[in-house]
Amino acid sequence: MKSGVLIIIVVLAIILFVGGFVLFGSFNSNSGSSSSSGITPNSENSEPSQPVNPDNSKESNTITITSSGFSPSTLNVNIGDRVTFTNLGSSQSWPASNIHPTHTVYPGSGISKCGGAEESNIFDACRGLRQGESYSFTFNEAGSWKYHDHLNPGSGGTIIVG
Ligand SMILES: [Cu+2]
Repeated sequence: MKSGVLIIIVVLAIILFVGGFVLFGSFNSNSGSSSSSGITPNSENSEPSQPVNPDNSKESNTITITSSGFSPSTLNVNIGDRVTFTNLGSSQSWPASNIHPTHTVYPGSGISKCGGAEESNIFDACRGLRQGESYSFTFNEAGSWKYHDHLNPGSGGTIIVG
């Protein structure tokens, strides 16, 4: 009679013991798997690339060149804006980044790259614009960029990007 009660107690203890292990085991595996399956935030990547300034092809990004120089002499634009220099004067004009004569102030620019593969990527017209001709450049670098007329180095202006 006494040994029967003991066996029942031992069996119950074993059941509780094993049950506890199973519970603990399942808790551990649950917490482990939930932490490993992290949420991947890709809302920024899935956003369609929007232009920084949708209406950046407006007239205000044009600089005119006349016998009295560049107008406006200081122009504020946003990063990624395209600026067009149009020569309205009778003499040729060669807009280019400072400093004369190397034109290396704007990042990546330099008169030595004129005529090469990078010519279209530098802030340098690389030639004299005749009356009515234009030169355009897209400013992707923030900063205050001075430029000049390579054929008349005393004439220049500033483009402020940012
Ligand atoms: Cu120059």
